[in-house]
Amino acid sequence: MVLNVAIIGSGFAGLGAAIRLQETKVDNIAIFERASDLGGTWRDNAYPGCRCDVASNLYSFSFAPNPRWTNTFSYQPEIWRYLDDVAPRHKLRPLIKFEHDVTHVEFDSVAQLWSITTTQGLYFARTVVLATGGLAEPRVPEIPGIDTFAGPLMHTARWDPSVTLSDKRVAVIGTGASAVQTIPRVAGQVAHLDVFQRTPSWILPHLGHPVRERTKRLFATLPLLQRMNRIYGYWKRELLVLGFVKDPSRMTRAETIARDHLTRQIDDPDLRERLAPSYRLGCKRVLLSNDYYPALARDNVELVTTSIQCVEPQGVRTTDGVLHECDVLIAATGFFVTDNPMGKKVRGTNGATLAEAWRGDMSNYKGTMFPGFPNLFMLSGPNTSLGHSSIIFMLESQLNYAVKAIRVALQRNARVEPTEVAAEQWTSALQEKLPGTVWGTGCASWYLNEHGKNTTIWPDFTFKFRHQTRHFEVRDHVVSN
Ligand code: N01
Repeated sequence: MVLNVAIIGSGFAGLGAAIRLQETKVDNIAIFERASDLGGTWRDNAYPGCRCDVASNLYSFSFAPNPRWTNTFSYQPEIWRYLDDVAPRHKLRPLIKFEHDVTHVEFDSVAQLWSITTTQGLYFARTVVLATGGLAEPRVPEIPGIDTFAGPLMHTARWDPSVTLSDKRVAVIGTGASAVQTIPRVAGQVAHLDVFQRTPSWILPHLGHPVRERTKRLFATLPLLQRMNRIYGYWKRELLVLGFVKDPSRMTRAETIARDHLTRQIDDPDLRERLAPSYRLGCKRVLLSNDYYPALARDNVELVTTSIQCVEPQGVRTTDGVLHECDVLIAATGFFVTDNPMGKKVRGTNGATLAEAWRGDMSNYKGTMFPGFPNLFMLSGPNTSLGHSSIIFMLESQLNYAVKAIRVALQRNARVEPTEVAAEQWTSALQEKLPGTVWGTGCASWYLNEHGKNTTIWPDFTFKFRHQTRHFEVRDHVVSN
């Protein structure tokens, strides 16, 4: 049987796509999921302390508010449960083909169909929604000797709860978002913890707190109140665009708050100096934590800022010749973002793979479609990620456009793809804007591809993206049979 829509991935993006398609009466949908449960990045990132750094009232579907969030910024188990709760309410579980790892997605120009090769067989679909996300493939760094390490080595996104940390010597490589969340949880239980920092992060106080029972009851009985809370949170974050995008020098105020936070929490002047970032706040992802600095100040924790030379069976050797012995090695080293391996698996009509688009070598249309990839829609595509607000807002915007385009393709039994001109205009307009933003102020970050080009971030107010994705603009597309 030929599917109308094959959705790849069952995280926020994949589930959101299925819900929106069903609402518009598109049927014959399947969701391919490589794991045995749904949830995407919120299933996989189960390291201790994993938490969302965007408020839950905003980091949730607009059409599925959750009055029961127990914290204003939820922890991973609750976000995963939220998705697990949304799926049956929209009858999505029967659509999901679990343990179907997609190995190839290729357009057959004769049959005008996408073929989807999975580990459990071959499928065909008229349209494809790629909902695998930017933070799906953990990056274990290619440090010489890392595969010779004698003890357990785990990436934060592949946390193994059976690995005992109690009373062990543990090393964490990386000091990004995942690291600052898990280090405070790990530090208290281990004998010794070495934290290997390459670049210090800007860290602001975390304002998250438990939600009172009274508030939960109010949100449940008066949904409008929760909606107003969401709208308030949304606009407060949109104001941040003034600093992130329009005038990065405005970030100095936030830098002062972050420096005060560091000074308040770290007494040792040497440690404080090594934790002070020297780039503009916002250039790399801004982190929120109240317990990371205190964890680093513990007697059993050492911040190592000398570069790593190699990993040996007994531990991590730094370039000063010191071997930092450890029993367990944790890589909090991020993901393949601009070089997401999924990109190599998707091949369009001209033989090119999506990897070229991710690398920034191919133009895209609204971060969602690509010339030469008819009827293929990528959620969380190029330049749709955010440094200041909720990615769910961007996903829902992409879906406004994608669902309309999918309906055109299905109703007219047509191939729909953006024109080269429209894609080029969209891509070059964004690329012209990006160097003037905070992300172009000269730091290394996962937002940039190997050529230093930012192919990740949306450099504007999110309401502009919402506006630009509200319609299917026929003139920007080639619709052919
Ligand atoms: O990964 P990262 P992450 N040797 O790429 C270091 C989202 N997220 O998993 O800065 C030594 O930010 C690297 O050093 P440097 C969020 O969007 C969201 O922490 O490159 N160090 C850096 O310190 C986030 O931004 C939440 O110099 C090496 C760290 O590893 C994204 O996920 C929670 C190294 C990687 O930091 C990724 O966060 C958690 C090497 N060879 C995550 N290679 C929410 O709350 C890398 N590093 C929503």
